Amino acid sequence: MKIRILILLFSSGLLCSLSAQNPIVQTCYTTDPAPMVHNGTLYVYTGHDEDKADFFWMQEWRAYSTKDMVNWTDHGSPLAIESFAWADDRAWAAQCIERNGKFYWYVCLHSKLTNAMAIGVAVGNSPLGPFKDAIGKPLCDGSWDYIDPTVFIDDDGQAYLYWGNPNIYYAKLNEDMVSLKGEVGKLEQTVEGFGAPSPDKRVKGVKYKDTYVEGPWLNKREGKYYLLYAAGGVPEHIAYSMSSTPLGPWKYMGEIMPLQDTGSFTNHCGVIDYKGNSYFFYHTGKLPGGGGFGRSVAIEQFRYNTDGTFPIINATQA
Ligand code: FUB
Repeated sequence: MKIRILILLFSSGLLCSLSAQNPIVQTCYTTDPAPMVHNGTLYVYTGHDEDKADFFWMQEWRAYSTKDMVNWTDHGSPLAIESFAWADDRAWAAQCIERNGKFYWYVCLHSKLTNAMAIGVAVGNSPLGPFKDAIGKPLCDGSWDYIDPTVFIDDDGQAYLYWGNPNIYYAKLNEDMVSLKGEVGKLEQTVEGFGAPSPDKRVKGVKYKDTYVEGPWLNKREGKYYLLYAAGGVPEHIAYSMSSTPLGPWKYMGEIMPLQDTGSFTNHCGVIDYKGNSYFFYHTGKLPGGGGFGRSVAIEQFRYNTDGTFPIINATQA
């Protein structure tokens, strides 16, 4: 998809514009895209890779918006590590969602409390905040594989969180969106469900069709539930599973974005329908000076197959 962007640098007080194709933001490195539509505007929430980084030393999240998928507005960084007193590092993948006029931004961070990763949630009164830590503590804490939360509200009002690397965790959220309803569960990964068993059950030397790694994206369309994720190992591609319920059992469906030379050994997706079209968000390392720790958000427009499955979507910037 060719995208021309007009970036308005309101946040920095500057007003300037530029034209470009994928990646959609060319003024800094952006990662782990999470799209959201509200009141006719499409927002994308991203992470932010530092310049010349040698790891995911990420300090803040950023937000961008568009009304036409061509012209983008840069809203700067409405949320950063400092918003969470209990955290000190690794502002990794995140997703924002609206409920009852409030906006809940689920994030993962390094926790000072446990010296491990934790899931937190910020709340704001608009899609662009201001945001603050909703509960002053993590929603769940204490495991290195507590990363990459995805949030979804079903038609019956029940909200779900999925997260994890390389295990897949899930929990229901209470209506307040800032507390868990019941215990955290761990999905049993099976060959039928995910192309490979759970990490602790994988047999050394056995070649599996696929392996879940990280970056889940939970979604529903026409009564079918989709769990998309980064798969395969290093480097990652994007695969997915489908179900008729939000908690499975899941059926492994295959690849969506196959391995290509995108310059990034991670990939991380989000999918959304907007103004009658479907869009697949991901990241590459193709912005000049970029790479595995200097990633950039890109978008491909696509059409679901008639049976609701995904087509293969190739990165135009590979
Ligand atoms: O951006 C930091 C980490 O890299 C994310 O949490 C993962 O999904 C991978 O994209």
